Amino acid sequence: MSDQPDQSSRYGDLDRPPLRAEALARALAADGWRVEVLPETGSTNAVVAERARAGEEPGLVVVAERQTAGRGRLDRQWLSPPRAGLTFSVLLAPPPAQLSWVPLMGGLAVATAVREQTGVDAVLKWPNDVLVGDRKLAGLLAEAVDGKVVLGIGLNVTTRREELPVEQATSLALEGADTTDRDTLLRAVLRALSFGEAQRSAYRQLCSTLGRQVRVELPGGDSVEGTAQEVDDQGRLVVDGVAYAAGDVVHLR
Ligand code: BT5
Repeated sequence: MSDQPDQSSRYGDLDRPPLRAEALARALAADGWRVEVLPETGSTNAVVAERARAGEEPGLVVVAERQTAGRGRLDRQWLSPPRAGLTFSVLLAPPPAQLSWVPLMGGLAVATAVREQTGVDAVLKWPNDVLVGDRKLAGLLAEAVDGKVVLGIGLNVTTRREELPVEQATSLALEGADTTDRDTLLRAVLRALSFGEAQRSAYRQLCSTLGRQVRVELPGGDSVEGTAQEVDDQGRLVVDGVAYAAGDVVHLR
């Protein structure tokens, strides 16, 4: 046994303090959110979906300090070390006409909160990635459950380069953010989350996909290339006159 304290884990704790669960829950209750912080879970989207199926009302927010089976879209994974980021899911019940906008509005809320709180110039890649330049800062996953929507958000906060799973990724700390306080960020994201014409127009303003040459990789495996012209009233991306409701976009130039 060594007498020396373990400097690496000490550093980690200072760098990555736990969320202040009670203070968060109290502060956010005023806005109608019911916040629960779990030390560890598989996927917060799975937890909230399960609760939704059991009759939970909209407004539930489940945050995990550590996710062991974080999910992306399709069969992809979301990987983040404990307390290095925010990984959470919210249960929403938007009007049916707004359903297709949910993931886009989630991205907008993250980008808005990041810009306000940290000074980092976050932008959006259609449909729902939050980027700094061309590096991914946050990912969103919306899943419909019994007429409600589970919106999952993963945001890299203090993640170090070598901890990021892919080259084209970044964190607030790596981008020189003014703050990496996760309590502040979580509150700001939830405050910024809303649905309306002003938000749809803000989305289009911050969407760096528009005007670009893109490749859209479609769910079936096909792909198309062209100019991303607009995000239409249903939140679809219009490329050379054709609207796409889902797909992975690659910014070509
Ligand atoms: C997403 O999927 O970006 C949606 C991620 C949603 C994660 C949240 S965390 C809370 C909630 N609970 C869950 O289980 N999920 C949600 P997609 O667009 O498919 O992108 C996934 C891809 O992003 C992966 O295949 C990697 O290439 C990359 N990736 C994984 N972890 C990343 C990270 N920490 N930072 C940047 N990129 C990452």
